[in-house]
Amino acid sequence: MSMLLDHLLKMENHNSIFESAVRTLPLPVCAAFGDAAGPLPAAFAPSSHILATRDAEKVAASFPDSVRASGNVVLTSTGVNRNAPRGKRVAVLFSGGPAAGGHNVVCGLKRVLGPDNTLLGVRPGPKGLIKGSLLEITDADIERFINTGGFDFLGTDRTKIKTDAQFNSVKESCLKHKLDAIVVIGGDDSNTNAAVLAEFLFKGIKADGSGVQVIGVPKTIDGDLQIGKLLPISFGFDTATKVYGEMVGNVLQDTRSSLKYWHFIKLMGRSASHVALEVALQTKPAVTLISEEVAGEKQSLASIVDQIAQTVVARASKGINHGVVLIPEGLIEFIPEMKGLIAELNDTLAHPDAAGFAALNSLQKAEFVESRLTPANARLWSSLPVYVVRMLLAERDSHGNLQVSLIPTERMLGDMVKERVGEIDARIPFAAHYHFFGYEGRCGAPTLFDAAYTYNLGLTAGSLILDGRTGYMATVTDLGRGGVPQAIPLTGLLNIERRHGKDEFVIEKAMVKMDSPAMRYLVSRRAAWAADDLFSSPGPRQLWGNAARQMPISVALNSGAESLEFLIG
Ligand code: FBP
Repeated sequence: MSMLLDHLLKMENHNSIFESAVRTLPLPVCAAFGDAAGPLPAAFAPSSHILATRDAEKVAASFPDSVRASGNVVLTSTGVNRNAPRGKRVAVLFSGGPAAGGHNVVCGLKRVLGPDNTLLGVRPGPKGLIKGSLLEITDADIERFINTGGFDFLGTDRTKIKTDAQFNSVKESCLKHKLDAIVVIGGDDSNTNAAVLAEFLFKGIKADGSGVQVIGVPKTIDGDLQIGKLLPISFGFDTATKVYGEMVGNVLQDTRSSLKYWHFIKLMGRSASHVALEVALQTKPAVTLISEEVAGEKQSLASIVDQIAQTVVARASKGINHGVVLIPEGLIEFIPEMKGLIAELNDTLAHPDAAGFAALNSLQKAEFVESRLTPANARLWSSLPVYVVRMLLAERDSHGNLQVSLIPTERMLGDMVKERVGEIDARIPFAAHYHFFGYEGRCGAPTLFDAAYTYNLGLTAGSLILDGRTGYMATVTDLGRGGVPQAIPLTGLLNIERRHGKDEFVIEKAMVKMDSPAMRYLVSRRAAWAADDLFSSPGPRQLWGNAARQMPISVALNSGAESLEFLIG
């Protein structure tokens, strides 16, 4: 066999030249862990920061052990923990959608737990915990998965642990595998679940009456798990937005090269528009829709369409017949009239009359719904393209959410803009392409920011376990100044929200705020970006060299940073 063929065979199964090189990328560690060569666990002490939500009293009544233990006080690292216990058995799981850097959380955990403790991986996600499906994680696994993207080492799922039977199964899994702690890597819903689990497992689980610790780690590409300076961003956001930024930048280059297309690009981010905002700041397209602004200004579908059409017309008057429109994935639920329709639709589908609904064909389903809607909603329903109706009728996820990633909002808007432009001036050329950049951004190799951040989040989570803590979310603050491991009491984040007809404890999603520095910057520049081609192309993400050390622009703006450069370690 030739050397080349031999090399090609060796590159199979995650051994591309890139994947092999990236495994050797050195990762900095915060000073609290000693040094990168042999990171040591950090110790924690209460800070002066106490969290209080509007439902704090009700939370204290429902989570008595957790609240009594933490007092909802944020913990901060105090340096290396020289008295860390040995012999702990810790399980780690991914929950919800994948996000780049998850493997490095596991690697950080393994490193900080060291050879004196055991790390087990749960396969896959909460479902694996209920089933008791765990495997021991070895040093060889860490060498293989470090700095690689995705959650494929363990897999993930979206099961919400909610029934008594599920909680009891989790307890059995803890006993079967002699667990002392569980680390849940997830978003707002998963960390809410971690808070509930922490209370349930607080005491009386093991034969000696002790409990099982639970620590959360903040993950989601959506960027909607943010808690001011305590949690400037969840992991995965930087990688996803840099992947999308590169793709949108390339499309923008194409528009000014081929001079004839408008591109309607929907960007992932289930509810909040942080991803769209960040990608807009990176690339400066002609139009960026921000769902929170649409809701705040109570914009109708027709007014959104008209706003885009007017930009198309204004650019055409200067001979610019191309451009890019960025659309946040969750937009449809933020347009007030659509929100009203979706709410009524959800009630209709949950109604007992709907029992035989699943057996109907698509047309019958649409007619069934239309016959039960109020007249205004029925009118809106019948005006929607069939491909939107079909997706609005699709199954909800296990948290009861509409699967917005399946709704082709980009096509719907493009079709409607085409019609509106024709009404304004039929001579204007308008040709559109449609894209959804979503899954492409979740699992790529982490950026240097996400790789370093997640490794340190893993070190923090493991340190909290060795420090005997439970019911906290690991965080690393001061990302422009070396990084400080801290712990946020999960009960200090909980509020009550009415979801699917009943009150539930939730960690509220952090939405884009209209008065945030990042949003204000977009508002100050967008008219200029609409009028002329001022776009820039951020290019492929870098892991080595000067361009590698950038944090997200929105995070830098919102945290008052002086530059885009992050500094961990
Ligand atoms: P998480 O909040 O669980 O990280 O998931 C985010 C997300 O990637 C959304 O942006 C998207 O709407 C959704 O997951 C898609 O979910 P699925 O993987 O179930 O299709």
